[in-house]
Amino acid sequence: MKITGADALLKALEQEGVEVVFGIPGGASMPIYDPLVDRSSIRHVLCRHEQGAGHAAEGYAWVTGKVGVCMATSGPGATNLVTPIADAKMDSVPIVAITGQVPTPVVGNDAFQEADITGITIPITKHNFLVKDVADVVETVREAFHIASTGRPGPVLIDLPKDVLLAETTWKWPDHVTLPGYKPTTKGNQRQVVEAVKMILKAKRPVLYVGGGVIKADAHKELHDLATAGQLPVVTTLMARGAFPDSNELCLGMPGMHGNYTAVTAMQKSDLLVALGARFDDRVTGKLAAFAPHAKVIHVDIDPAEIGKNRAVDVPIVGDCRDVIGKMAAELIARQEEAGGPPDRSAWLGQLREWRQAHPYRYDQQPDGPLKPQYCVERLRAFADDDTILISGVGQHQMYASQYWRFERPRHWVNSGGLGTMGFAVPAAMGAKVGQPDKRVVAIDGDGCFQMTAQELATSTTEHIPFVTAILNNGYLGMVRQWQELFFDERYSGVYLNPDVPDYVKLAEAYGAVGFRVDHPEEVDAVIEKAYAVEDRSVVIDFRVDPREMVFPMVPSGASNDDIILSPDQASPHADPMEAPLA
Ligand SMILES: Cc1ncc(C[n+]2csc(CCOP(=O)(O)OP(=O)(O)O)c2C)c(N)n1
Repeated sequence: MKITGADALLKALEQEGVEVVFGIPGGASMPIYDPLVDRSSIRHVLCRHEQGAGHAAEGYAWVTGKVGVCMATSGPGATNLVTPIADAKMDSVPIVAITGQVPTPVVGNDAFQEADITGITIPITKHNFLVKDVADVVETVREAFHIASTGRPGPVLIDLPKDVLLAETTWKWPDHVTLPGYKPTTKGNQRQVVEAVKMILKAKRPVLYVGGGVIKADAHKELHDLATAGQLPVVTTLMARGAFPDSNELCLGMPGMHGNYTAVTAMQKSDLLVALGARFDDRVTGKLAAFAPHAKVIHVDIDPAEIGKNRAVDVPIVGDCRDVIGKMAAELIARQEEAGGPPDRSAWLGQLREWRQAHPYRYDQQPDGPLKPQYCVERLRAFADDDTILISGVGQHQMYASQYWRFERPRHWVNSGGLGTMGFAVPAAMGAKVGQPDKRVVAIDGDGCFQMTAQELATSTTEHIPFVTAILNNGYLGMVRQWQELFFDERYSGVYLNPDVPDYVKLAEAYGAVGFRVDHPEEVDAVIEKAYAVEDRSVVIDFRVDPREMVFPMVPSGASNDDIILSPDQASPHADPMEAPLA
């Protein structure tokens, strides 16, 4: 059977189980849109900006574990995808980006709307393809999905020149993928697992340092087995919130620059860090040379390049977290049974309990005082269930969300951790809602972030994809303002946005969404209840929060985690600003 390259592309996507593509068409990609009229089961969600399409694909991938797909035309359409592709690379999110390209005879000619998107995205994709022959379309799709979803997941781009999309080929689905040179190690070495377990049994102050890889590998059950059998305390990084339930006694919560005292200090004082799908990111380690100075390290990661990258490792284990953690739990349980139970960890666990009691997250919401952003997050959580999916943008609100939401389940928290992309929340929430239509999706956003991609509310209305956006509106680029207050002697520069511009309620209404505004603490609950009751449209809540509020605790960039600042009065304005790159 002869079909066009465009038909072959869509059929191949269907074979891969793709239900939805987020995109915007244009000259070079038009051939792909024709079969979408009546020859394809795939839903196309017409976004308002390609960046939105890319983040929507990410949100979909985060909450479903499947590959998200976004599509753009050549030139500016493709370059608008650069930010979400880079975001997906940093956070190991499996997406396939499909771009139209100018016809092959004019590639390299500076043709109208030509951009060398495979060249541009080499460093920010796991792999990319420029398909020059229509006979390669189907195999390329097969390979792209395989690469995006296996090993360490990540973004793959397929660039398709218009003449390739219009040319004819014979449909044939390849039985399997053959990619010499790409064979991720998924099974952990049992001897290394045994070494690791011996170390865990000997450790006096062990900590499981859990990163996003545990969620990507769907290894939360195995993690639960390992932690509970061994009585091992767990920290969940920003990328791993929900990998282990916050309600579990062993959960210490989030470490890092804005992590809580106990999680940060437990790692500092630990004698054994068991890093599981985590990458010793600078936001977690603080000053690397001073990080967890007494700890031996076991490092489990599917990506061998991560092991030893930042921190020397005593027991490296390359493999899929689900396989390796499962093996570790089984080995630990067997050895403990032989020994008649787990080692006595009461002193360490008691110490952690003391720290938690002494240093919880703190904020002060006076009944008649200014509205505190932390209070808004706590109340948004109080009216939500464990199945609610939370998305955030980047800045102070992201940190409040990760600190004050209670995360109980994996794949229910979506944010931009590695790249820190403002504008992530609204489109990612939209993609998450498409992936999990039966769950409530709430985006906590900053007023700065919101304004970068708010136009996707139009997509939400026209495509019937309802979600709630709670803007913690402080009228500032708050996180940058916080650094200027602390490290630049309160010399505010380029950070004031004005909380009244735009009028967020009117803006929401203009997009066909429902808008609410909250100025005082006593209004919070009623508005959240009203917002959560709306199911057929998106809702925007404009929470007018105290612009002077700051995120604490804080380990200033470049400082040791031992120097964690718990409250504003401890902050030294004389920290070296050169050590303080903006958030
Ligand atoms: C695309 C992009 N531009 C700039 C930054 C730098 N940056 C990090 S946080 C931040 C402020 C965010 O402001 P807002 O969305 O209002 O959130 P808030 O910090 O006030 O909660 C800025 C400008 C960024 N992370 N991403």
